[in-house]
Amino acid sequence: MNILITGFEPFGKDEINSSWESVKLLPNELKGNNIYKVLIPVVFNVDKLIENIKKYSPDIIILVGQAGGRNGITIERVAINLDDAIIPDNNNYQPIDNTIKLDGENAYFSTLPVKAIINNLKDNDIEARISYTAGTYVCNHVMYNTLYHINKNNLDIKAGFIHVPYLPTQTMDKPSMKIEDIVKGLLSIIETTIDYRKKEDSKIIGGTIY
Ligand code: PCA
Repeated sequence: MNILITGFEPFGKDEINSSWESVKLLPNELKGNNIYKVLIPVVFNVDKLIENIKKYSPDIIILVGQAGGRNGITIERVAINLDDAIIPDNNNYQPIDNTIKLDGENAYFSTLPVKAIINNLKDNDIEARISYTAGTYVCNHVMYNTLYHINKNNLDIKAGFIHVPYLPTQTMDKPSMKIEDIVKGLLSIIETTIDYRKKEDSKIIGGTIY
């Protein structure tokens, strides 16, 4: 199988982005499957990502972004049809209350096996939970556009988004995670997704009340 995994450039006041710092350390192969790692810009434009989807014809797409301030790895379950940027992107563009795709659904769900992923991360002692919002900035935009592209073109690709915390070097007072643990977590997520490529997700408790 071909697996496309992306990380982001730094944005805002940050000098590095924990997503790319960890994605770039992943191997090029796992259990006979190819892993293609691609760095994408923090802009409200997915041209580079779509080009790479066409180039690698992936069976699985795992998009990774930094969620500075969150603790643990969060598996995003849903992307919404809304751009509402709190800061300008790296091209100095700041959409407010924009619909992403006029002919798109209000939302798309991740097609990664989110429950099985959480289960396996916990077995590996990696702090993780499901998240029901990827925000309204570039990460949500990228997740939404990826799922829209797959849906509109009827592609047989499992795809979703993972937010990772800051690295310890990025913050004095916010939660963070060691890079070894983020990399271990991403490997577990890739393995679980490979195992579930043709299977339904595990039906296990993992929802949230608030
Ligand atoms: N995090 C931002 C954009 C890029 C990144 O790594 C976000 O969560 O939208």
